Amino acid sequence: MFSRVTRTSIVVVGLMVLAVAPATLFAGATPSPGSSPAAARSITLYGSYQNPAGWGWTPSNISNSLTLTVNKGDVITFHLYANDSMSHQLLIDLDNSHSNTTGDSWSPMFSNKTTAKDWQYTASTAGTFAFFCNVHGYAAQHGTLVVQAPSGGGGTTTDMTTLAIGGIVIVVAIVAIVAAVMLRRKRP
Ligand SMILES: [Cu+2]
Repeated sequence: MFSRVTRTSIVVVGLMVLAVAPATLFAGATPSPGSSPAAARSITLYGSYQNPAGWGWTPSNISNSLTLTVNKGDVITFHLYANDSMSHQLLIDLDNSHSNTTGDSWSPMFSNKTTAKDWQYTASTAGTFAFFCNVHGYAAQHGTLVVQAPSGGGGTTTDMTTLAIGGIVIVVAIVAIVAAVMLRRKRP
């Protein structure tokens, strides 16, 4: 049905689209400026080693089951108090290893019950992470930090990558169908 020239141009266009698709994927991996504005967030935390042990927003809700929820990109200023006047250090356990390992972030030491030690942390990775006291360890003092990824229409890195991969899958499928049709027509 197609002339030889038409077939050749279909193949050429198909190959060109395939060559351009990975570039689109790469472009999609670059966050577009201003797509997810970082919010400034203030979180007060009281650390305590025992009676009670753990972390709390106030001296009266200290436990080892506190969950903090923020959004990806939020710049958090932690206001850190030591409810028992002992030295503590807040560690965000980005690999959930429950120990201080490469890539984790931690605050300066703090030991004052009435004057906060401020520490800024940018929640740049979405996910659920443990946090714990770097002085007294995970078992003694821990909690959970949930960093939520933006939901839908945010033009985030993940969304763009997913779209690009979807586009490539569709292009490959179209090229495969065209090729199959052409191969079938070649044989009498
Ligand atoms: Cu501690």
